Amino acid sequence: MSADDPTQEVSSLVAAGIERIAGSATSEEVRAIHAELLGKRSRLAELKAGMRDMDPQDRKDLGAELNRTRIELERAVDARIAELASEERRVLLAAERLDLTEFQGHVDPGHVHLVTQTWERLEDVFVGMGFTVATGPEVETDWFNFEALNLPPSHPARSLWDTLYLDTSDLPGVGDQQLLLRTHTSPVQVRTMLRSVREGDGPPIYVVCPGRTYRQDTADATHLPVFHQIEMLVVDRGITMGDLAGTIETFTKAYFGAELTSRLRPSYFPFTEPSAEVDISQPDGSWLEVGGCGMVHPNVLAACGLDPEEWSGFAFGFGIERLAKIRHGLGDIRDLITNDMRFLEQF
Ligand code: FA5
Repeated sequence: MSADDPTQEVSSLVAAGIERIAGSATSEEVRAIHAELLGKRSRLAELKAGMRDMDPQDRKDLGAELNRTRIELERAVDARIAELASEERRVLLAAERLDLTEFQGHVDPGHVHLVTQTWERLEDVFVGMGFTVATGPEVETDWFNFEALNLPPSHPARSLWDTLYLDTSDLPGVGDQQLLLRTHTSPVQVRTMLRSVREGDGPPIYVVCPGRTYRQDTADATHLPVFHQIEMLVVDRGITMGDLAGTIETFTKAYFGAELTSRLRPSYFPFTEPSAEVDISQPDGSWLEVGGCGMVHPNVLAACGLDPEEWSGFAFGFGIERLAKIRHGLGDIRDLITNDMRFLEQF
């Protein structure tokens, strides 16, 4: 490089500058090199100032070179700054990246609770047998839960159901009606018969009524204070106890399989006559009581506006948790409400 050849000095200075720019690590460093090369006190500024004393041709050559290299230098500065900015962004993004794929393959979408599965399976079986599904409220009046079911206020059999009554003293509009949490799904029988009369078409009635029920029962292996029942009601002409026993056995085979069977034991319910307890054989050969049943009592038919001389019927009410217990071999139905995932995940 020679001071005699300013044009060449410019190109060498600029080439060296471009090399430093390419090797710089930050945009501040790039700007500093740029200022150093083109600033007022830079060698290039000095050379430019010296142009005044040059002959026209040299001045023109140097001017052209200064122009060309200035543009080249500025391009190099812009390109390196853009490169560094994109690198800085890449580093920042990598640092802030959230790995949302972390749980892929481990997500447990959950599943329907065993009680709901049992409820739905029971509905499927009964609908398959030709029944429709009816529902009723969980808060009932004394009349629907007891009185219309042949249990007047002083009836001693009311003590069979340890009832949870609602305090309605500060509920305006309730009047002197006694409200309670239904102790069984049998009030849905009453509602269904009344509706059939009210809507004009009357029996035949073939319904099942699944739902939640409440009693002041202490929880143990076969009892919960909040549990579920599924009720069946048939009202038609000429219905007999044989139809009841046959329907229960057909259900037993359809729900549990051909190897299980049912038996009826004489019992007492105020709303059926005759009445029976239904037991189902367990895989170990023992029997578990799953519900009660019987021929609908004439007083119940009459309370619902049906003539007992014309219509007869049968009803049963099964405990859904007890059915799940047999079908899935549960040791203790309290496991259904303790939310232990190790238990629930098995079903
Ligand atoms: C009744 O509730 C009658 N309404 C059944 C009925 C309907 C009889 C229609 C005749 C005609 P019981 O109180 O026995 O009956 O209860 C029926 C079934 O509900 C029991 O066999 C049992 O399977 C279930 N059950 C009763 N109490 C509980 C409880 N605390 N926890 C879990 N299941 C229960």
